Amino acid sequence: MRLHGSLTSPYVRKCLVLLRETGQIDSVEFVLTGGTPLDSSAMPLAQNPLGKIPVLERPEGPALYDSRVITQYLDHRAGAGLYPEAPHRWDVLTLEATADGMLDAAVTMLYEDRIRPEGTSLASLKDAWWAKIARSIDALEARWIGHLAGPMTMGQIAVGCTLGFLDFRHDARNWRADAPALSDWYAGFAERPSMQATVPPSG
Ligand SMILES: N[C@@H](CCC(=O)N[C@@H](CS)C(=O)NCC(=O)O)C(=O)O
Repeated sequence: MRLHGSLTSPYVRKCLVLLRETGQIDSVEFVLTGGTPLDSSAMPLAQNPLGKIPVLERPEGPALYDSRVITQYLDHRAGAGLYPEAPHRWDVLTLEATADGMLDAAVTMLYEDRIRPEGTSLASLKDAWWAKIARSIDALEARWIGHLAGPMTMGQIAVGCTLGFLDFRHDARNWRADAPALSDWYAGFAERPSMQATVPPSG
């Protein structure tokens, strides 16, 4: 298999953490690439017309994309049970959707800063994106700590990668301020070898 991605993409990190947690990391060749909505020239466009990473090429069929499709495929391949059977499955999928939605907002904020010409970035829009993240942090703190503290699921991996990205790109927003239980959980989760091995390089 070939996984197209960058080492700073949190969506790619979800796949890499899952590959490590399920003992499949040596089954995948990593193809380093990257881009932005303004420059898709190095993206695996033949495999994913959306021009986004991650993309997984697999031997038995067309390439897979969107991280949530790739992680379900890899979990199924390993029989790892990170997506358990219903009804617990619905919790895991909702938790992963929450984490991915936070990432969508966090990545959009980054593009606002990096792609828009100097002085044209809308502060109110960035605050509106951050409000989605802040509400989700509150929800994780209020409703999801029990799930996070339980057996490993893809929901935990997704939340771990998202909080890691907030530290990496939006540290100044201080997501920990009103989330002591989530902070404690993440401090432990971030020590896992799979997380340590995938810490994004600065830049
Ligand atoms: N929903 C997608 C999001 C993937 C995504 O937005 N990846 C970013 C990198 S962090 C990307 O490829 N951006 C380039 C673009 O949007 O054109 C997933 O979960 O895989």
